[in-house]
Formats: sequence, C-alpha cells, structure tokens
Amino acid sequence: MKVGRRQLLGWGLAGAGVAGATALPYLLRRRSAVRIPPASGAAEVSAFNPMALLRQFDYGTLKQENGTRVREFRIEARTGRVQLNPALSFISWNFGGRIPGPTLRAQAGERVRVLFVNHGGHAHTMHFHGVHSGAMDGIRPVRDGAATIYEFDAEPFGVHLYHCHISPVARHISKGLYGMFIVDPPDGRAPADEMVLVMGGFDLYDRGRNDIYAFNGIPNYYLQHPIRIYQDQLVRLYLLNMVEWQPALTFHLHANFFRLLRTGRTLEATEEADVVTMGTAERHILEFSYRYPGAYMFHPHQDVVAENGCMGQFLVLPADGTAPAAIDTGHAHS
Ligand SMILES: [Cu+2]
Repeated sequence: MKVGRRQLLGWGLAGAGVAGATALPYLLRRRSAVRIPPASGAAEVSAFNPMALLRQFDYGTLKQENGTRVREFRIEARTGRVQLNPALSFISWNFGGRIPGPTLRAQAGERVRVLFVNHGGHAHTMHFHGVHSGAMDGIRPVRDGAATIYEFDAEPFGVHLYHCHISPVARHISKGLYGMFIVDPPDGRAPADEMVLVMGGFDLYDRGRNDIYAFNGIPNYYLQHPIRIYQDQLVRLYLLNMVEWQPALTFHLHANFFRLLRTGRTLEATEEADVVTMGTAERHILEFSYRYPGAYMFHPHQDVVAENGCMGQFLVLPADGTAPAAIDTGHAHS
C-alpha cells in the first residue's frame, strides 16, 4: 500500500508509539501486585539503554473504529552508530533507534496498523510473523524516504517477531532490523515481572559470520549490569533468538528450572527445563522464580557464543527487602 503525504500527516506523525501510554486496563490492574526492584544505575554505553528497553512495551495508540479496537504503531527505520563496547563501534540499521526494535504489544482480536517510515538509507520492510494476508506480508521493498502501512488482525495470541525481509535477509537482520511482537491472550496472563530478551549476533566485517553477540543489542550488558529481580517473584521472560548463520542456539538459566510456553501459544506451561533449543526466529515464554537470593547467569550453552557477548545475569534480591550487599556478582561492575 502506498501512503500519501496527507495520510501520513493525518495520523502517523501525531505521536503514536509511546511505550506503555495506553496499556490495557487489565494489565495495569494485574501488575499492581508485582514487585520489580528499582533499576541499578546502569551507565549509558550506547544510543539506547538495554536496562530500560528490557521491561518496555509499546502498546501504540488505541482507537475504536466501527466497533473494532485498532492499535496503531509508528515505526521508523534508521541508520545509527551503536557503541557495542568501549572499543567497538558499529553502524547499525535499526527500527526506532534501538536493537532490538520496539516490543510491539497488542491483544488478540484487535486490529494492528503499523505505519512504517523508512529513513534507513536503504530499502527495507517490516515482515511480521503471525496470520495475515499476502499483501501485508512485508516482503515488498519500501525504498529509502518512503512509507507504507501494514494492517492485520492480532492473531494468534503468542510471542511473535518482525524483521526486515530484504535480501540478503541475514545481513539486514544482523545489522539490527528485528524486534518482538507480542499478542496477549484475550484474558491476559497471571501477574508477573515481565521482560524481553532477544539474542542477536553482529557481523562486524561483512564476512557472513557473527563476530560478537548480545542480549538486547549490547554485548555483555546484563553481565555487567545484572537484572534485578525479587526472590519468589514470578518472572515472565519473552525470549527470541535472532542469531543468523547459526542453525540454533540454546538458552540456559543457572540454578533453576523454567516452565516453557512454546511460542507463547498456550496459557499454561507444557514442560519444564533449564535448557531450551531455539532455531533462528524461534521464541518462547519462560516462567520462573528464584528461591534463593544471589547472582545467577543466563546464556546460550554454545559457550563460545556466551563468551563473546551473549551473557547476562539475574541479581535476586531478598524478598524481605534486606540489602544485597553480600551477594557476589562476579563480573558485575554495579
Ligand atoms: Cu532491510
């Protein structure tokens, strides 16, 4: 679909896409019981802060159109320098100035409308996983400076993704053009400390292989700035593997077992594990809580991948609120 200038001015540029601005009432109600520690003073090492985007959901702008709930999002493709670590700067192609792109979130039964504006300097697209018509499949190039609208029903409920589908797709993805798309079930899920982790790889020298990896864009970020959670608090982790050039990775959680909801397509867990194998673009919900305070690593069990940036840790704070001073986080700076 071609988008006229008037149409863009009409609604797309009116400020859609503010994270959490129109959270579903049922989510607000249920989250009031969830305990989330204040974020640690994580230093900015890049254009975006992985600690902030960890728990950030973009609910877009909700509208009623002829009795249908329509959720409008505005996503811009850009080019931007990302400081992967103090020594390594990378020219990314990204959605919304961050890697991964915004975590788009809708409820089953709603209509989703995405205004995609390409200022990325190359032709890009947004290809969504989920059920929709061929016309909305996001494989037709949107040239630099142009825009388009993708519109489809939010179905089925579960954890999905979007990514650029311009060939060579592996290159466009590894430059940073991917993000998560969550469709909540009609009645939502139990209250939890919800967070998003996306595993990605960077091909620094255009050799068709990954040189460095990361959870949520910045290598080793959550190793150096552990994710604080509370003891006994249910954590719901939305997890996506976007690593190209490797057929599969695993995800391993230390000193615990998680309940697995494959592709988020069930309301209850179907199995328990401490390692799950994920092909590229595969995603799941993992639910768990930690019984004991302490620092616990998470990483792919392809240890070369883990040791090259795809490594993080949870810092589990005592439920009674006592200070975690005695907890040794090993690698942590904070
Ligand atoms: Cu692209």
